[in-house]
Amino acid sequence: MTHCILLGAPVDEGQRRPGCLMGPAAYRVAGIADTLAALGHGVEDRGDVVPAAPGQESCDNPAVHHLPEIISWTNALREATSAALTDGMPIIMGGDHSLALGSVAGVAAHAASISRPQFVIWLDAHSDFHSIRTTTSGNLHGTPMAYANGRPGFAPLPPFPNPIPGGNICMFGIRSVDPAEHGAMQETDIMVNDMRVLDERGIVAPLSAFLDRVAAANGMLHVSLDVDFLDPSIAPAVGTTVPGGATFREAHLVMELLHESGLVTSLDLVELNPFLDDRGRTAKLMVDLVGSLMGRKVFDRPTRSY
Ligand code: B3U
Ligand code: MN
Ligand code: MN
Repeated sequence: MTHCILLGAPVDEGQRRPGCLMGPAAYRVAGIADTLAALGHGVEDRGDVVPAAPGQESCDNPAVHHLPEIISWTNALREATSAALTDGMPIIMGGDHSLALGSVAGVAAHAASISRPQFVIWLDAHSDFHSIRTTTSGNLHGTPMAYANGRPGFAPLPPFPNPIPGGNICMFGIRSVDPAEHGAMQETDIMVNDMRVLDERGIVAPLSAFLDRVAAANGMLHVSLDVDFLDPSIAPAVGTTVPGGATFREAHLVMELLHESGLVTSLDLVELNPFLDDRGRTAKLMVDLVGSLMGRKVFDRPTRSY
């Protein structure tokens, strides 16, 4: 059984639609701790991470907003996440996706400290592959994947510790990529499973191929789950809905396969905006998906005998 460490990350400044700061409270209200405990896991809620007061940093892209706040969050979340990894499995409850600037830096630093390779699966409608220089929206939630891959253009953020090679990154479910992101991604060997791939090949083959790679390398696996990975019809509580997302059944299957792999070592839950929710249904669905990721099954088979 796993010792799960809940970290609240009420980050709202990485985008422009207020409400993600209520995410950690919504996950707690939706019963995330009880869900994990009912599956037999240990649960420790370390409360919400508190960033230092923001500084005065600036950059030469005038579109970028709230850079000092995001730098403070990044530093605080990097430290909190790597510290939690020495004790168990961090579950970072966001907060918008800019929190992953810090959480993924924390997992990468931890993996390097124990000489294991870090892998990331990015479950998202978006590739989040802008740099601070290339973002046109100025929303820093569109940048963490490029930061983690060690792309240039991130000053004055601290350099990413031990950048994650493209071959260790799998994007899953993407269906919205800006031209600058597309250009930058062409220079990498990131495994890009966009919706075209999933429509054609399904969930199991592409996901298994990536998980085999993680297992062969004895890697640590960070899962970053953006609410907009899911179809808006089942998960309305997100500021940037994109049609054509994962269905209820596809999303649970992804979580079940991740669980069965036994490889997941940390998790982000991002972009939930409870202000946009419909009687808590998105928060509850996200908690149910965490349940599947952590071992809930409909029918317990001794082996995968179907
Ligand atoms: N690529 C766009 C849109 C976007 C990225 N992430 C989200 N939206 N959630 C941007 O603003 O960078
Ligand atoms: Mn995202
Ligand atoms: Mn997204």
